[in-house]
Amino acid sequence: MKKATWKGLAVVLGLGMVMAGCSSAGTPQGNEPSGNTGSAASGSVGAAVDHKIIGIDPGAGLMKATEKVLSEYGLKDWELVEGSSAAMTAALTQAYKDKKPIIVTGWTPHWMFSKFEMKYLEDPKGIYGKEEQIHTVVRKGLKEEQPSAYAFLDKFAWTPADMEKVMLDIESGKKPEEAAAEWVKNNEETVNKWIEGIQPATGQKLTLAYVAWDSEIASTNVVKTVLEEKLNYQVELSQVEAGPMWIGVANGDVDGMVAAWLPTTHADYMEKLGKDVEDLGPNLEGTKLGLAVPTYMDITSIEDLQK
Ligand code: PBE
Repeated sequence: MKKATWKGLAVVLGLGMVMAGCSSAGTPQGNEPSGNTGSAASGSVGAAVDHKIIGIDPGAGLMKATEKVLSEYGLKDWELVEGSSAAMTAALTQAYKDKKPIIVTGWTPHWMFSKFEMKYLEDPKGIYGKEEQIHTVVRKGLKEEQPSAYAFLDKFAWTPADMEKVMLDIESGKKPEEAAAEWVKNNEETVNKWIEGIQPATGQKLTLAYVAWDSEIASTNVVKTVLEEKLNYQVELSQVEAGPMWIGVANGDVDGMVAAWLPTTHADYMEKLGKDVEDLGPNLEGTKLGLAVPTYMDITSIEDLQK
């Protein structure tokens, strides 16, 4: 079992340590009637959410993009709150229940858009980039050393709807491995196409890295299930931050990952480490990133946050 302490590595490489608190401590006006849902018309959205955007883990490309949004749109009083996927969705769930205003860093595929009525704020400056894909990236040498795993990982591709099904099941309380096993059972035809003609292994070990983003918890568990149940591998999942995930594949400590958002979101990781990994191409098309709010909030654009 490979376990490394990754601390510092990302710093050494100059990757992804986004400092929160680019806020110059926005002074909430404190004069909003309670129950205010953030209306652009009243110019009060900043005060209504205390000038906070609820973010996720600092290594996520989404956080770097959001820092850029704050500077490009001149949102000086705003703070991007660092945390995790789980903390962000917990805050969203609570706010939604109370019909309180909240702004989160969101992405698609994500269960938040099926479970809640949410909208993306328009991004007229296009900072979050265009539609991109999620790629599968493996270590160099995997092709020669684990040809069956390589062949399957190369074939693995599914749709946003597939991924959302697994994500929603996990959100509704199923364990990730249960939700994944169920999806694999119910999608035999798709799975058979992935593994067609591939010779099962003989119990070899594989390690896949992932970050605890809801989307990647879903995909990584499905891939693990197929490798174990259909191709006779023993798979260990290594949950790390985004920088270490990339570095782990690049230095060969892990065999691969299915969590590379390209060409934009993980552009800096790809730029620094791309030559040391093998990019097997997209496993999912049709993603989106942005600031997301419940539809009961009366704003439509990131520009509305300037008011
Ligand atoms: N995400 C989900 C990741 C990629 C997967 C959008 C939060 C990121 O921002 O790096």
